[in-house]
Amino acid sequence: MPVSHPTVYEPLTEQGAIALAIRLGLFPEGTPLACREIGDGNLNLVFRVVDQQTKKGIIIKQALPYAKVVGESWPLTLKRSVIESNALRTFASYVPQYVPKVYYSDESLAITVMEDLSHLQIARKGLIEGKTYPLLSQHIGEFIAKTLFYTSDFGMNQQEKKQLAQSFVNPELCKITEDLVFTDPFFDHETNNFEDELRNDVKALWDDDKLHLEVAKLKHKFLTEGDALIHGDLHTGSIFASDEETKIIDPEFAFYGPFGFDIGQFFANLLLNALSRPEQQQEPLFAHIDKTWNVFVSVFSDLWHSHNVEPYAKTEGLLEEVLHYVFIDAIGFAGCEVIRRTIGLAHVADLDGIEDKEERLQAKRHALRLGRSLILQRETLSATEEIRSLFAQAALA
Ligand code: SR1
Ligand code: MG
Repeated sequence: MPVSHPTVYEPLTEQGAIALAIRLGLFPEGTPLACREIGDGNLNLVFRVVDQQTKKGIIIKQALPYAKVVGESWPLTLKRSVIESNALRTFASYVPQYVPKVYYSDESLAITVMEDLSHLQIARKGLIEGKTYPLLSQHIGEFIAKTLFYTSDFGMNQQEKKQLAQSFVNPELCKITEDLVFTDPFFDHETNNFEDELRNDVKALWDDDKLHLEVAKLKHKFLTEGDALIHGDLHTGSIFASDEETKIIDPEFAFYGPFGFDIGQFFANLLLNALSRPEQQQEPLFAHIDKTWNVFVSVFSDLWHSHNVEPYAKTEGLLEEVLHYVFIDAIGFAGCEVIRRTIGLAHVADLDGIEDKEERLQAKRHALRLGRSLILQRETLSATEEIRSLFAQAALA
């Protein structure tokens, strides 16, 4: 049966993905190809097209015009596909070792064709299985430091930065974060999703004026601070890993945002995994948080001294001031992420996968108390090592 070659948007089928791979010349003629839709995220279709003989493949990711996690009732811009491919290309210009290669992208079809990373595992899945990924924090710390520095007013021409920021204006995807991370979980909103047994704990958050004020400040930073090109959704499901390699995927939420946001989301998702583990297996997660921060500070500071374009860079105290607010913001953003992944629309398998109901509820209560402490106590912390004691205190009812 002849397969048509669409040039206007329509969702791909597995056969359509094979036809596209052939049309793009990504495989030699006559290659026996197989394809499977493997997307398990909240938003997109992901096709893996494989040469059945060599087992080498490519990934074709296609945005759907709605949020898959909710359905067609939640329309969503296809432009996120261009944001994603452009973000991957921008990140690749600074840290090619940490992102998949982009082979092709097409705005009208909302597709990005990229390197197949199936030899790696989604970090969230591996962490749930108890893996520790020894190089994860070294790599993520370096990825964040370099991408933030080089796309900021410290690391690039300040006029070009404004142009680049314009090309990453991403209002619809930012709105998802503004609502799902910073707003809905803190109010009685229909998108929230939690067990009935947690209602009293959740209601306490909804009635907590002190907490609301701090979350409002963090949300305001997310709304207004355009420090650098951030990934915008750097949870452990956006990371492929092995013991040797790390690749960051899915930057469809990328935009010019606050320095601390990606660090905070990454910390939060390590903490969500720690919450799902027995106490004696939690330390590697805390160690990853420490190392991510230490690597970030070291790489960002080296670049600051060697590649800074801002005349005030040598002014005593400026770097320390920037690092101080990145740290405090990251801890606060982490708190919001921990809370929203527990009671908001988009949960994480780390917590939802705890089979025993009582244990699961206990872990979720612990998460809510931890998220609240991270937000309220962020300005009292001076080092990531102190997160361990916040975590321990939050375990006590
Ligand atoms: C409707 S999208 C829900 C969540 O999935 C994405 O990965 C983001 O984290 C978003 O908040
Ligand atoms: Mg994603």
